[in-house]
Order: sequence, then structure tokens, then C-alpha cells
Amino acid sequence: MINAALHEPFFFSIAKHKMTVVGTDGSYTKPLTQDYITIFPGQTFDVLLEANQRPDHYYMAAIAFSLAPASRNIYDNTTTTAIVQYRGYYTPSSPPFLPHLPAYNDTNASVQVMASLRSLVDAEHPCNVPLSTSTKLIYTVSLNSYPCVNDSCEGPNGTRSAASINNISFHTPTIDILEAYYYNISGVYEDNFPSVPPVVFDFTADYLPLLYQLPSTGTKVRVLEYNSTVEIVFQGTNLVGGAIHPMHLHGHSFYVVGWGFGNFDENRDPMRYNLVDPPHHNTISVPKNGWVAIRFKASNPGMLQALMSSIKKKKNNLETTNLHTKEIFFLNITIKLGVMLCIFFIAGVWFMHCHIEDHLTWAMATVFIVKNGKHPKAQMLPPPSDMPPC
Ligand SMILES: [Cu+2]
Repeated sequence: MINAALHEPFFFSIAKHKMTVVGTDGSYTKPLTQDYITIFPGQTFDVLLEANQRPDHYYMAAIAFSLAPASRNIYDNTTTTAIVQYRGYYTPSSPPFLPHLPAYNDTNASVQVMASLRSLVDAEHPCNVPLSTSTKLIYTVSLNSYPCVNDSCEGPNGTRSAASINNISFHTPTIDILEAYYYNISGVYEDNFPSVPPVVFDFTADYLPLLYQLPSTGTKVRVLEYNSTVEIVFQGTNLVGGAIHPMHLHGHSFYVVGWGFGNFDENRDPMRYNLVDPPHHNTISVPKNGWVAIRFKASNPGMLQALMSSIKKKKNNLETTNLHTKEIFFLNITIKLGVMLCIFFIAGVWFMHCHIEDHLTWAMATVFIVKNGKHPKAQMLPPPSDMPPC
């Protein structure tokens, strides 16, 4: 199940049926049986459904989870439905049963799945969470605003909306960062993204000085040593009323070792980290006015070579297998797509951003550069000669 919405997390449920979550973002979890799930933009769940009820029609339904004041009415609060229909001869209930869903603004329900998920952890699926970290980062994730002449913009109080990480609103350069990094082109980005918030204040206070709403703009990246062990604490802030932020990292999955409401406490909160079976995600939602701690090993400076060789192997297999023309056509397309993915996504320059589309367009994003390792297979390859220009 994928939340492909631009803006809204969803509560999803199927009438009279339970769902068992067995994976998130491509990693196995301990089976978690639920009446409903909460899924944030960009997240994926693997869910098992047992068709063990009386043959009938049952609604599956989803509503958006929102903490926006009802007066702002900025989202669609209707319930979307479809029908799970059993095969066989019977007279279906009319109307079909509706599932019970949490209230649209139920914060506790919104975090319950995140609070309950654990990695599977067995001999075949070990948990590789870094037990210690070489790089510790604290990143505030904030909504912001720019003042406009005569308050003439369409954001809150006539301002222009913005968003930031550690108060830096990401400026997308005209030369891409991957190219600039590979060819050592100066002036495209700066490698001094701050490790901690530039100004420390009570991030989740009810009232915050207007001054803090103004972000700075820049193309700042954080350079990571190959195989460094990284911890990032995402700290939500209540600037411009705060919001949830499903943070997504390209190129790596990460373990979610802790989370909470309010301000992260450097001394107290790490004591409660789960370093035994934390869930493995690539998108995790920071609760409104809360925090989330993740850990990962920066082991991906560009697996181009490994992927290219697996694609080559696939191509050789293809040539020696007796396949229909149609299958060859689709496999060829798959291979071409694979090559394109290698070029565009599999390199040592990794985007990290909020998966709520307007927060992303307001520039809640940053970039990690993972340096080459010593082994030849831990190094970026040059761009292919036929790489299409932008
Ligand atoms: Cu966001």
C-alpha cells in the first residue's frame, strides 16, 4: 500500500477485517495486526488481509488525518471508499458495512502504528542498526514565511510561504549538485550545512517570535565519510502553526530509533532508544511539535557498478532464454529504466526532503554527499558518455 497523496496522511481500514502489517518501505516488520493503519505521503506498507468473514460486500475506507484548524478548510475531509467483494452466491448487505476510522484529527491514532512497528529481526533479516554513531545531527524542520510588500502575498497574513531544515530553505542550483561534485565545479553548493539548529529556542512553544519565521536561503550540503554512522534527530517546530513532516532520504533506508512529542532532550531521550528491533524506513513522519531520531550507515557512494553488472547479467540471461517477443520488449524496457535509474538516482549525492508536496516546493530539503570508499565497488563511476543533458 502506497500513500501517493501530495499532502495528506490517511487513516485506512476495511470493515470487519483486520490487517497485518508485515513490511514498511521494503523491509520486513514483526507482524502487526491492526484495525486501521496510518500511512503518510511517500510511505509504503506491506499488508496481509485474510478474507475470513461471511461472504458479503465490505467497504474499505480512508480519511485524511489533519491538524489544520477546521476554519481553514484546506483539505478534502470526505471519506473515500471502495468495496471488498467476496466471490460466491449470496445477497450482499445493502449498504455494505462501513469500517470504523479514527477521528480526522486524532493525534494519538496518527502515531499508534509508528509506535508499534518493530523490525522482524531473525537469522535471515538481521538488524544492522548502528549502536554508536560517528556523526550526530540535529535538524529542525520548520514552516516559514517571507514578508511581502503591503502584505500582498497569499500565505498567512499576506506573507509568502516557505519551509526549511535548520532554518535553511534549499535553493535548487542550475548546475546539478551531482555534476558539480563529480567535476569539482566550484560555486554551485557550499558544504557547510549546519549540524545543529543555528538558533536554539523552545521549538514547540505555543507562541514564537515572528522573527524566527524568516528562513535563510542557500544550497548547503552535508558531506559524509563513506561508512560513517549517522544519527539525525528531526525536531519539529511550531513556527507558522507547525505541521507533520514525512521526511524521506534517497539512497538509504534508516532505522527509526526513537520519537516523541515536544523538544528532543539530548540527555534523557537517547536512553529510551530502541537499538534492538527498530523499524527500517525510508520515509518517517515527524509528529507535529515532536521529534524523530533515525540512524543509518552512509554506505552508498554510488552502487552504479554493482547495479550495472546485475543488469548486464539479466541481459545475458535474456539473450539465452527462450522468450516471446512481447516479454523481450518489456524486459528491454525494464533494463533501460534500470540504466536510467542508475544514472539519475544511484550516485553519491542524495536528496533528503519532506514528502508533503507543498513543503517540498517551499524548499524543505537538503542534500547529503557520501564520499567514495576505498574499494573500487564503493566508488562513483563517471557519467555515461550518452547521458542526456538537462
Ligand atoms: Cu513537511
